[in-house]
Amino acid sequence: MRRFKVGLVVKKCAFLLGCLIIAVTAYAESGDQTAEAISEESHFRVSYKAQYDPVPLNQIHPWVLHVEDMEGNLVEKAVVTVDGGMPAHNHGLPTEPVATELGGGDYLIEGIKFSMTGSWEMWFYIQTETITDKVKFELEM
Ligand SMILES: [Cu+2]
Repeated sequence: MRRFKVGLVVKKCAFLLGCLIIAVTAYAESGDQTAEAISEESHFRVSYKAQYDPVPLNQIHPWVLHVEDMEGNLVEKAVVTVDGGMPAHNHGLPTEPVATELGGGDYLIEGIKFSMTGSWEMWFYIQTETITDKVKFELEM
């Protein structure tokens, strides 16, 4: 009787562990679109995480920008401004995304929207007390 119960518990645990592994794997696979780049004058290593993968068309959504210097130190209290557009179409972004510092080198970028298919550029201008640099990300919608 006791052995039966232990066996049942083991089976239940194995089942739950299996479910957990499936859930974690699914979460990782459905994760956010990310990319990393070095700023134009090589001051910063910058990455972004968009809320969705792939980045959606015609839907306002946020990104989280992560900024480190080339030694891996978090860049905090920077002023981040956003620009971008479609060079081939000679137009800018359809919205005016705004950055808010989250801490830990992270900056929330709200109001990003890509309003048509094609090649887009996103520019982030990063200004600290001593350094101003910019970084470009290219996206194909
Ligand atoms: Cu366009």
